[in-house]
Amino acid sequence: MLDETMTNKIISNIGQKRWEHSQRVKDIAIELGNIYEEDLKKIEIAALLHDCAKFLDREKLLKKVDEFDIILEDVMDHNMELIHGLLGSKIAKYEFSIDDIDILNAIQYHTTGRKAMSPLEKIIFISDYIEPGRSFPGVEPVRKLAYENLDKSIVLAIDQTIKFLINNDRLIHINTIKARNYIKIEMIEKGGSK
Ligand code: DGI
Ligand code: FE
Ligand code: FE
Repeated sequence: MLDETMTNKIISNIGQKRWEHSQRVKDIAIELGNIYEEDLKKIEIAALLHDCAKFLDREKLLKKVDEFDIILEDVMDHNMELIHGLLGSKIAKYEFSIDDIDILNAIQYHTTGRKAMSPLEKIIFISDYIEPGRSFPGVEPVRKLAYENLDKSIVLAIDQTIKFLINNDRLIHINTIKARNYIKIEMIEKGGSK
């Protein structure tokens, strides 16, 4: 469990509304953790910290990027939304003393996904997408699938995100493509599903 000092620090970084989002992500992630038999303690920490670097204040975000000597890759440079996962993993490690690499990866890759995600990474990724506060078109089928087949739900979520990014003329991070390809190849090799 995160103590009160940690909680207050997160809220001061990201605001009450985003903190409430993180709590909803935690609730869903724990439901999925029960279904897919993953460590609920890790899930709770990763979920509550996943957006810890989603600073309300853009200047503050850039200051932190500097402070941690983060060199932004080109896609991140042109898509500020992609910074908070990577920065969040640094803040979790150095400011919240989280040393579990699986938790840190779940935070780092929660927006884009990546090739060969662990079960914890997958659960945080999809819980962020389907938490009850999300109401965008297409969320409902992903929500339903998440409880039946985690991998299929992730592919559908990624498909929709890629379409959304293209429709909005945005960049697509390579890790999102790699996450999708990896799961789809696994599905083909296992046979059965396409
Ligand atoms: O931080 P949250 O709002 O809770 O959610 P998030 O970290 O998943 O960020 C979602 C936003 O990131 C969403 O508007 C789509 C956008 N985004 C921008 N570029 C990419 C991307 N999402 C993915 N998966 N891949 C990208 O390349
Ligand atoms: Fe996020
Ligand atoms: Fe989030």
